[in-house]
Amino acid sequence: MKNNIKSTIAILSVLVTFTNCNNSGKSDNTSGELASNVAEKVYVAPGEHDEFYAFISGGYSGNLTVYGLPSGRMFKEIPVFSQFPTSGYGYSEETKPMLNTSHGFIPWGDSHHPDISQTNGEIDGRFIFINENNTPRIAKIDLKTFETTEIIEVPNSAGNHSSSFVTENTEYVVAGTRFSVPIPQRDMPIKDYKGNFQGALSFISVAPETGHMDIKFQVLMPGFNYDLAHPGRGASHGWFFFSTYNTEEASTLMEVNASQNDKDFIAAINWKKIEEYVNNGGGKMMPANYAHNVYDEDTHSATSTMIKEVRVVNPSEVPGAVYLLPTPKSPHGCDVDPSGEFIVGNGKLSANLTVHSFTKMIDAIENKKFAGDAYGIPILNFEDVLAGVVEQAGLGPLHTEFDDKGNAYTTFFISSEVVKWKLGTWEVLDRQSTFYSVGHLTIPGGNSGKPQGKYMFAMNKITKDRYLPTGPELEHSAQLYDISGEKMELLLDFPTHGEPHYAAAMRADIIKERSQKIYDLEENKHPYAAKSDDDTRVERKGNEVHIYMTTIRSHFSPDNIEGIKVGDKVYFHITNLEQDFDVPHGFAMIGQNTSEILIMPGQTKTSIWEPKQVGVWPFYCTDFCSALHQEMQGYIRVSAADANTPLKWSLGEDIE
Ligand code: K7E
Ligand code: CUA
Repeated sequence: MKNNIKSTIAILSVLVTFTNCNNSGKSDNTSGELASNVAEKVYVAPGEHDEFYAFISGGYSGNLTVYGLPSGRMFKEIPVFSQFPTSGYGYSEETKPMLNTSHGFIPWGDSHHPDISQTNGEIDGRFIFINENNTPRIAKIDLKTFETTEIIEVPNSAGNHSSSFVTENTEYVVAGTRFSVPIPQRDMPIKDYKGNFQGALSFISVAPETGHMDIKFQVLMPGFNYDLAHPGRGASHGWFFFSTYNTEEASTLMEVNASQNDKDFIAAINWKKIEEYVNNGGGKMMPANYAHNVYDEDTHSATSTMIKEVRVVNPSEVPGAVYLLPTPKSPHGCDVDPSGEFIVGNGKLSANLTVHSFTKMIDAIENKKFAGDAYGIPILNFEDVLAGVVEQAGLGPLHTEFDDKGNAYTTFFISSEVVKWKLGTWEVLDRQSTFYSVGHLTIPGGNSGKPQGKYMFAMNKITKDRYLPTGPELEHSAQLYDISGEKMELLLDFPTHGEPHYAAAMRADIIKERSQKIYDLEENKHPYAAKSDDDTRVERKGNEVHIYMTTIRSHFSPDNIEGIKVGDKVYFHITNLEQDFDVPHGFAMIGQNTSEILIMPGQTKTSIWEPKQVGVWPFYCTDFCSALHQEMQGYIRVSAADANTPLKWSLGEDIE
């Protein structure tokens, strides 16, 4: 045991040293002559559109950023799990419920893996899902509006990392736990982890028409760490694959103790089988407490509902539903090729890449060739499920993507490169450096049966000398490669925001056609909407004051209000009467301890202000909306708490 620990530490320190020297060296193949040739390939002329959208996770920003490819231009940051003053998301009364959880209001998240909805194994561009690791949640963003419209908390989960990946027809968005925990949560000694903690893999159903999410069931697995996952497709549709580490079930000094076993597992879950079992009443409801937050586009408002139970399934109740495939130690990525036959497990501490065969897995199961079991779950023999090995491909493999020509592309963190290899022959075809220490990579159409193998981009962890220095912290860098030829060609560096982990990308046309331009004012069902200047008014209910306000270029109605008192809670319910594309108005009030809000055409949003001091206080429009934007302003007169100033408001005339 001691020796084992020593040798593991020795291996780890070699790897660390390697990382360091690789990152300090600068080598580059885009300088000089080559640069002018590749420039054309990423040039999108002014006014022209990019060919692909890329949705890049914002990591610890909690958000999702939208880029164009091949230009690498950033178009938008979509707020998901974090408050966002740029739009007022998480600050406005309408969106605050989106960030509600069983732990209360959480203004922040850590998002890793976006995945776009699919129909018949092809990306359909309706929704994009993304996970929150820290306080486990799954969000859905509507790609008509690029707004977060639903967030569901995942109970019994911790470090929601093997998430969020969708099945071939978006039947489910799947969320696996990274950390195993006591289920149900209870006060117990940490040293009793082994055999007592469990890992929940959650299957969240997505309603075909509306996209409404619901936790259909959770599979309660042994207390391993579930790192990444991907759905089966084609022949393997109906299965889901999860990489695991810490099959040792260690609970301390994990870098050593969770690296003891020569092999960890990829867990194969036959979700169709479990779904059938559940549809027939299988599994049991267990008490839970988790938030389900839904944004209603008619009322422009979110609601948060606490759900009190969840259906759990013990794998031993459903024989034939769960198997373990031995995989070289501590795998990270778990990637399935477009045909659904090959499952790639990237053992971080193994020199070789292991590829499992779905067909061989099914054969081994049918012939009942098992190597043993873990907590009653059958373990298959490594050799029986092995499709092939990519020998000595690089150091520190993390993630694999696929093109449409039978090639795979794997990132190697330690040797800082992307390696292209052939499915079936397992030969290495090409390798290109990344700058530096690459994590995930993305090919548009990835995680589907129809990837579009024109571009690939790598998302790097370390930036160093790639850009002008910006103090100790630099944004991470992504690198775009042309993969249409035999060899990969580096085209472009572009900065990303937060820490991008994974990204989803797809052809732009489908999303572009469906993109919404305004909200129809007639359809606005917000309870505090004012649909014309005639509806504007101010109402007092005790110390709550509700202002029904409108905006249109270039005024607020009303623009002057008197009779507000210190100690009041003032609600500005602002409806933007504009019905033109790209004409939001903003609103900000001096001394307000929330943020500004940005109101889209036809939309109503509410901003709260609690005046603390008497005086006459201004508000203004924050978004430069017209030539007379600077004139878009107003005043609130605040009187003492015991004053008799009557409540009055006006536009275009004096308050008498
Ligand atoms: Cu490799 Cu969270 Cu997908 Cu980061 S994870 S790289
Ligand atoms: Cu409205 Cu500026």
